[in-house]
Amino acid sequence: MSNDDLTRARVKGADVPPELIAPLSDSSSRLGDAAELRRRLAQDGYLFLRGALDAEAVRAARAEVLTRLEAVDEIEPGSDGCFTGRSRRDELEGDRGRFWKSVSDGPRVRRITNGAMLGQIVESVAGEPVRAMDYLFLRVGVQGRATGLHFDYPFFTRGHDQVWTAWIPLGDCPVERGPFVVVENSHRFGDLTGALAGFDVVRNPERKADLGADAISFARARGTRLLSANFSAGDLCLFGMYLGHGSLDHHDPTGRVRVSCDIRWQPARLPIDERYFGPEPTGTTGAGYGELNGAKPLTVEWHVR
Ligand SMILES: O=C(O)CCC(=O)C(=O)O
Repeated sequence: MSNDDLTRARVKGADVPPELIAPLSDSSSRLGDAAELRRRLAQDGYLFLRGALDAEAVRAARAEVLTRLEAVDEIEPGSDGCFTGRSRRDELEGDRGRFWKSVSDGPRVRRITNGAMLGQIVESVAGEPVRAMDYLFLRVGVQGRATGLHFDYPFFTRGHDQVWTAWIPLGDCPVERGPFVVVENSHRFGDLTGALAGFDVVRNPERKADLGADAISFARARGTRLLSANFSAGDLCLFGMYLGHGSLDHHDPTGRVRVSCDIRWQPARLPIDERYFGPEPTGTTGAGYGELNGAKPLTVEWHVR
């Protein structure tokens, strides 16, 4: 099966029609050419960089997460990520937020999300020194799980909008395991991006970050396509606050969970949003790591954000 075979892509239980899905454009051959990476980021709204990170280090991060989940009986030991259908997380760990913070702060995970490998790439794209947020969105997805379409703007731009999200699959993430999906050219949908100014999910509770429509209907209505990939360990997507994105459905019959993380970086000289920095970041709403989907035992029905 070719790497570009996206025929298994599904959204809300429906196969994505072939004319509505295409591969993310890979810019990894231009790593090292900062001007070209910047040009592509501006043009496409994202950078997809296959193999930009050390695949072995990424697999070590995956193993670190899975070991913690094996210890709470959610992952079958030695199965490389098969969900048991059970959980002893609450019984053994008590505080969900504390537990998820401790998993998110694993040294192998942080080597990927906050380390020099990624830092150098973001710095070359930014053209100036950068720093990463400390608050990490670590996601472990079971079958049936998906993230609805949204922009990152309402979550991370309280101080300024010079923020980049790095989405990183921790291990291979084929299309049926529900990876990251982009709405092609959505950074140019001026009616939507223009309306983001000043939108803050916490300060504007009457507004929803989720774009509402399912990704297939949304792409069709906008005359565009969804872009995704069969991701491998070492791949990286980088994008700004004005790109519509979410995830495909996880419908992998092997029972293997999708492990991924997303972390934000910004120019070091710009003010920080205190919610996401420091040893005890409070997160978007103030509930710390307890507010993340990842903090919920895998047996719990998940809700998309
Ligand atoms: O991984 C996902 O399901 C969605 C990722 C996302 O929304 C993000 O990286 O901002």
